[in-house]
Amino acid sequence: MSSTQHTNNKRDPSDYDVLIVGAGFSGLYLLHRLRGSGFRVRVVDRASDVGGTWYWNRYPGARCDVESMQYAYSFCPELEQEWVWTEKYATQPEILRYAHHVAERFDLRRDIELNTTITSAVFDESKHRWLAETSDGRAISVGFCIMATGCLSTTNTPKFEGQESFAGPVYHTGEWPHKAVDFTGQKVGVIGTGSSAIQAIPLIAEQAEHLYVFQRTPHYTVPAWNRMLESDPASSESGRKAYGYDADLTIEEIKADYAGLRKRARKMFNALAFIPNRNSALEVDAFERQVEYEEFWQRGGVVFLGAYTDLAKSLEANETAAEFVRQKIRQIVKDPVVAETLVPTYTIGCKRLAVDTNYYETYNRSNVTLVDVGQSPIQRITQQGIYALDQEFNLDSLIMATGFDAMTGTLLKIDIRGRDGLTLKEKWAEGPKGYLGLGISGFPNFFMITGPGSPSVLTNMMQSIEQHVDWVVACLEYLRTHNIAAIEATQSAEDDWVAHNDAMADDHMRNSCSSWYVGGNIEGKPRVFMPYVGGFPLYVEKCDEVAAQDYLGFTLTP
Ligand code: N01
Repeated sequence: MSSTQHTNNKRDPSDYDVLIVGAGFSGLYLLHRLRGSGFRVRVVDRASDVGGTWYWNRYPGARCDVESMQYAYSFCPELEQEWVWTEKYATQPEILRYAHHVAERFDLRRDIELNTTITSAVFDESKHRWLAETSDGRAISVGFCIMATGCLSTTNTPKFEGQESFAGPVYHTGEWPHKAVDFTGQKVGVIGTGSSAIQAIPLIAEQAEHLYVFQRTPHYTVPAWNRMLESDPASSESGRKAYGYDADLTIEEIKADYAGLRKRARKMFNALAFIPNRNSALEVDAFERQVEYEEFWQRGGVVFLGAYTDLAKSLEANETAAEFVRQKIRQIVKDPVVAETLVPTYTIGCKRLAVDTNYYETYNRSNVTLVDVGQSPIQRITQQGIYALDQEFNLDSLIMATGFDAMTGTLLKIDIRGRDGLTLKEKWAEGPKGYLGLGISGFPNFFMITGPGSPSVLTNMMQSIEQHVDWVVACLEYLRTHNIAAIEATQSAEDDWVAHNDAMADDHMRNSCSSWYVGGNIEGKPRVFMPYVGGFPLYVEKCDEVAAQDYLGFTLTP
């Protein structure tokens, strides 16, 4: 498998060591690392450019909810130093530019095939190889198949009666057109109030003549307090402050010790450097709690859930934080009926906490109507608009902000067949099962980057991606050195990991409502808490232990 071997072997051009499916941040870094280790790698992506989720999610207001200085690769100190983020929370176009910069800086494009969808991947046990097929009928033979397909890459569009009859354009936030969409003078409907809608609604409201928001479940969101960053040392101190989760560090201060920031992040449950409060919410009185929540609110961002240690574990503690946000909604939204409709009643953080700019404030606008379809669902879609609550809402454009078939959707769309013809669909009929979210028993030489059973979406994805890629690359190097032809998770290691995963999620606040974390948004999807909720440090420790013990829990076939 070394590069020297390749030059000596006359291989079919479609014959590679590794196939990587997906050219988002996982696929790009994986390609860079594997190529650097002398593997022959092919990356394919169905999109017409690199960037993964940031290629597709171009809706107005799309930006990352992790501070840009942290939502960036850490593997290359020069890259860390040279790249300049212009906003505290980067916009989608800026993150996409960063992905392009990485692709070009590391000369990745020559091994990436775009506009290419993998339709099937079948393991040939006699040769220990995968044979993948593309939608245009080509075959790619590889020793290892690595799915860098992302956690939120297959959109969910619910089926509404009459959907086809709508006369205007229908957009999905997760598959937004590449040219700007102008809603000026239009009546626009948005279905959904998750993170995507929460980012898009304030901007669309500024443009549209009237915006109707169809809300099934209200969502908690905290302010981003986004701001422009000025990297010029001559500009004001506050303008250069890029990192507000603990100390307000300037860009220069972060860049002077970027490794320190990363190190602090890797010690955190969510792989995000911030200073959590180390107290229980129930140890202090209501006044002190109020002060603390206010401080976290002013800090902004997803770290709000770090205001107390027990918000994820104790319903009573969680309720205090939830009530604080409910009061904020009631203060911000002037119409008390609208405010009450926006107030969530479930645990805070159960659905992913959103981060916004002017979301609740937008409902004070006279051109925004909140339509509560929580108790009585949208009845149908008509030629003119949406029929709900026994009335028709006339619309020029309709936006589905209805999310994704998360974590498993993309993998299950591909016809993946492991040993003895076992399909992934059969294997995952009761929900995803795997070892560490990296490997699956019955599917040798097959890896997932940030797969179900790993912390992934509960962490800063960049850190989790790098940790998985580093682990997989070290594993493939080990197999090459030890002349191992196949690696496969054992059934018992997988069973133990799944049981551990389930036990961790059992009484966890994140598992206490219906969300995409548990597949609750997709009809018929088995309810399983998919990401690993035990935290990043514990997870990394386990992965490192497995590697240090010669891939304990995997069967290695010479
Ligand atoms: O999707 P969602 P999203 N009738 O599933 C509603 C990440 N992300 O695209 O809650 C009416 O959260 C549904 O209602 P309900 C982030 O991890 C990150 O917004 O199921 N409504 C819900 O309101 C996020 O969590 C960023 O009752 C229907 C909405 O559609 C994840 O992506 C930015 C319906 C879907 O919300 C997904 O967010 C954006 C129906 N039949 C997203 N079906 C960053 O900042 C569904 N809904 C990095």
